[in-house]
Amino acid sequence: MLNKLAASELVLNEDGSVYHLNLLPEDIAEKIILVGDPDRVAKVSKYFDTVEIRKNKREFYTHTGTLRGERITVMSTGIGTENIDIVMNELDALVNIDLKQKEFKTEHTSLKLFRMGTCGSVNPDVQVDNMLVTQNVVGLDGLMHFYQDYHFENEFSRNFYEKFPYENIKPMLYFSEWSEELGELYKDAKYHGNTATFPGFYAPQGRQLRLKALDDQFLETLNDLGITNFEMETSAIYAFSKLLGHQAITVNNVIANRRRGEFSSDHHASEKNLIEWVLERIIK
Ligand code: R1P
Ligand code: URA
Repeated sequence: MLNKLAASELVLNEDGSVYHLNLLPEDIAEKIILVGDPDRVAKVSKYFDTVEIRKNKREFYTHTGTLRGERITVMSTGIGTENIDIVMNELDALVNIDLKQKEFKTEHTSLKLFRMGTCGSVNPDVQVDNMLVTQNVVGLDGLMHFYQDYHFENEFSRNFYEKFPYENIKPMLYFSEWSEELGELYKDAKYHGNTATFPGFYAPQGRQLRLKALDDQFLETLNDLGITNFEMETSAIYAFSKLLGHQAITVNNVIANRRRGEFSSDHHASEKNLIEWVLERIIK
């Protein structure tokens, strides 16, 4: 009994499904597309040959079906790494914890996670309405510092950490990188780059409406440190995948070029293009 997870830790709904995602183990495939926007789920699953599961709770919408004979899931995460904390822990619980016995399984299942999102570019040369694959990521959201064993460094992270000038934010930084194996599937993407994930869309990404951001040179500084683009989920998706033994890759549609002040003239068309491009590559 002592080895079992308490009801307060592994929280389940009345039907035995995980608390926020509202899913049972049989509701998901091992290949999962993660999108931020709940409306994007049906835009993806309309390409499936069959859709057998449609479930939702809060911002978490899930469709599971088959495409060209392969089982596949598409799920919305909503916005932000605090949601990714929930998504990654509950997805992992669905495959690596026996929910009935509330015990860890002895056999590990590794998921393949494909984030398909939108982002803003801080590199002035990156054109909007194109796809950008995240190779390295820096999290400025601080989430992984709540997990005891998380540490990752490579050449990109060492250089970034050493030169990052904002001392008050520095303790929050953490790093990760793509799954190289999944990266092979996306090698013909227009751009590959280094992504910064932020805990907000406005000042954290250097946007100023009525409130001032930290520094007028924020975008230029990050670009000088090697950052290509900004969004709000990839740091945690990549970091949890390393910790929990899953594989992850992000490709984002660049909808804003922040340095040029440009926004996509038809992001619905480039979103459709992205969906078709990803499905073509992840299901052979
Ligand atoms: C902000 O508008 C949202 O868009 C991006 C950001 O990461 C954030 O979630 O991703 P999605 O297009 O997947 O929602
Ligand atoms: N998503 C973001 O988080 N930032 C942008 O600029 C565009 C999409």
